[in-house]
Amino acid sequence: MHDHTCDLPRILTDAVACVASPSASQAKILTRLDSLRERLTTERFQLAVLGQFKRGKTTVLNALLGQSVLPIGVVPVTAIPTFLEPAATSRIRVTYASGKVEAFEPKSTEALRETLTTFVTEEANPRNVLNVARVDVFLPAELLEYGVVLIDTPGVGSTHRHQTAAADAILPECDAALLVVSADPPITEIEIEYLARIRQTVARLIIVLNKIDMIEPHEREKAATFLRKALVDHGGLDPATPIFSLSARDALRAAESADANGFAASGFAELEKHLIQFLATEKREKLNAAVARKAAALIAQLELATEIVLKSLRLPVEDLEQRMATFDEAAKRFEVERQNANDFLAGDRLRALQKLDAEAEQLRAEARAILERGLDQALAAGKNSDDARKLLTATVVTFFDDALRKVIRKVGARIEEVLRVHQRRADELITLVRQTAANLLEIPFHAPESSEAFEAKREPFWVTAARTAELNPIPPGAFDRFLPAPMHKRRMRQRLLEEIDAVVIRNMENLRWATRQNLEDTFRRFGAELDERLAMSLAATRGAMQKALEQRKQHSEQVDPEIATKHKALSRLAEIAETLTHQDKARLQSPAGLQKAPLPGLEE
Ligand SMILES: Nc1nc2c(ncn2[C@@H]2O[C@H](COP(=O)(O)OP(=O)(O)OP(=O)(O)O)[C@@H](O)[C@H]2O)c(=O)[nH]1
Ligand SMILES: [Mg+2]
Repeated sequence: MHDHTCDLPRILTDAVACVASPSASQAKILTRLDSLRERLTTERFQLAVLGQFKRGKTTVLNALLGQSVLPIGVVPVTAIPTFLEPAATSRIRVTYASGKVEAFEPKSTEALRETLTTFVTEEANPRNVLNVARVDVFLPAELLEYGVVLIDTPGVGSTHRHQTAAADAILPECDAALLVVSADPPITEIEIEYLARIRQTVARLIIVLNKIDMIEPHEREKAATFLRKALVDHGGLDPATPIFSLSARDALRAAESADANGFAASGFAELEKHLIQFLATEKREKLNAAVARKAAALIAQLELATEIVLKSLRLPVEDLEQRMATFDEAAKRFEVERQNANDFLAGDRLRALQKLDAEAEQLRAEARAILERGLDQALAAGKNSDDARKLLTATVVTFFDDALRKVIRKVGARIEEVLRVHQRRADELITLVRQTAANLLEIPFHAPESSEAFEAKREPFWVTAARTAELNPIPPGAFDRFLPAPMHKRRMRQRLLEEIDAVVIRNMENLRWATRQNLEDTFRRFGAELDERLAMSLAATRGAMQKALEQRKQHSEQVDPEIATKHKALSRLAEIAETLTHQDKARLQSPAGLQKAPLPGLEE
C-alpha cells in the first residue's frame, strides 16, 4: 500500500540535534522528544494467553519460549498472572499486594521453574495465601525480543473461582489475546461465554486449538471446522480471526530436544510465524503513529520558540520590552484561567467520587437482596448452615467478579469522558498562550492539529480489587443447640444474614477502595500534567523573549551569527515537522519484512 518507510527514531534524534544551546524550557521539550524515541525501542505489547483451566495455556507459552520455564500440570496449576519479559539474564520479581517486592536470580531453567512454582501455583500458594499481586519473569527468549510481554493467566471456569477473577481482571491490560481451547474435550459453554467477555476488552484475538495429538489425524479438520462454527455462531467471533490447530506438548518436546521435524509436525510453527509477523507490523504501526503525532506537537513548540527568539533578536530593545510587558499582562489572565481549570477539575473529581459511592451503595443493596433470596431458597430446600454457606459463598464470588468488571469498565469510561472535556479546555488555553505570543511578535502561528493528549495509564487495577471473600461462620451462641426447631431455624437465618452483611461489606469496601485509588490517581496525574504543560508553554514563549532580550543587552555584537543559526534550525525543524505530519497522514509504515525490533534494554 505505502511504499515509503520512515526512520522515526532518526528523525527524532535529528530534531533534538537542531536545537543548539537550548533554554530551560526547550531542554524540557528535547527531553520529551528523547523519551518518545526511547518509547519506540522499549514499549512492549501485552499479549495474554487465556482460556479455561487445563487447556494447555502454560504449555503453549513454554513452547513459545522453547523451554519449560513455567510450571504445568494435570490439576489447575497457574494461580497468579505471570508476565514474561525480555532480558539478557533470567530474573524473577515477585510483587505482593502490600507493595513489597522480592527478586530472585535463578541459575538454571529448573531453578527458575522451581522458584516460580512456589509463587504461581495453586498447590504451593493455595488461594494465594502469600498475597502475591503479580510475578514478572525476565528472561532471554527470541520471541520476547520483538517487543512483547507474554502473560500467563490462571484458567477460568474451574472450582477455583478466585482464579477466574484474577484472569478477568487482567483483560483490560491486554493489547491482544491468545485464547487456548482444546481438541479434547471440545469447546464448552464456559469458553463461549469467556470469548464474549474477551471480545469486549481485547482488540486483537488469536485462537489456538490445542492438543490435536489427542485426536486422529483424519478428524482434525472436522474438529477445527466445528470449533470455528461454534465460536462464530455462539461466541460472536469475527470470522476472520485466525485459528491455529496444534499440539503444544509435542512442540515443547521437539523444541527441547532440537527436533526440527517434530516441531514442524506439531503445527506450532504456523502460530509462531503469525505472532512474529503480527508483532512486527501491527504493534509498530500503532506505536509509530502515536509517537509521530506527539513528536509533531513538540516540534511545533520548538518552531514557535525559535521564531520568537528570531523576532525578538531583530526588534529594537525598547520595543521588545514593551511587548513583553503586554504579554505579562496577558499571562495574569492565563493564570486565572489555570486556577479555574484546576477548580473545575477538583469539582469533577469530587462528583466522580460521590457517584462511585452511590453506585457502591446500590451494589451493596443489590448483593444483599440477591443473597437473602438465595438464603431463603436454601433454607426452604432444607439445607443446613454449612451447605447454605457454601452456596452463598459461590454467589458472592460470582456477583463481585461481575461487579468488579462492570465497575472497572464504567468508571474507566466515565473518567475518560470527564477528562476529555478538561483536555480540550487545557488545549485551548495553551493555544491561546502561544497565539498571544505569536500575535504580539507578529509571527505566523499554526496550532498543531493534535495536542499531546493525556494518556490514561492502565493501572494494574486488579492487584488490589481481585480479592473476594468467603462467608465466615460467626461462632454459635452457647445455647443455640437447645433451642426448639423453628426458633433454631430463625436463629440460623439471622446468623447467616449477619454473615452475608459482613461479607458484602468487606467485598464492597475492597472494590470501592481500589476504584477510588485508581480514580484519585488518574485525576492527580492529569492535573499535574495539565499544570506542567501550561507552565511549559509559558516558559517556552515568555522564556524565549527573555532569553533574546538578555542576549541583546549583553552581547549585541553577537546577534547576527545567532540569527543565522536560528534561521537554519528553523528551516530544519519545519522540514522535520513536514515529514512527521506527512508520515502521520500516510499511516506510518513499519520496516519492510520481518525485521526485528531493536533489542530492548535490559531494564523493565
Ligand atoms: N496431549 C496433550 N496434552 C497437553 C498439550 N498441551 C498441554 N497438555 C497437557 O495438559 C495439561 C495442562 O497443561 P497446562 O499447560 O498446565 O494447562 P493450563 O491451561 O496452563 O492449566 P491451568 O494453568 O491449570 O489453567 C498438562 O498435563 C499438559 O501436559 C497437548 O498439546 N497435548
Ligand atoms: Mg497454566
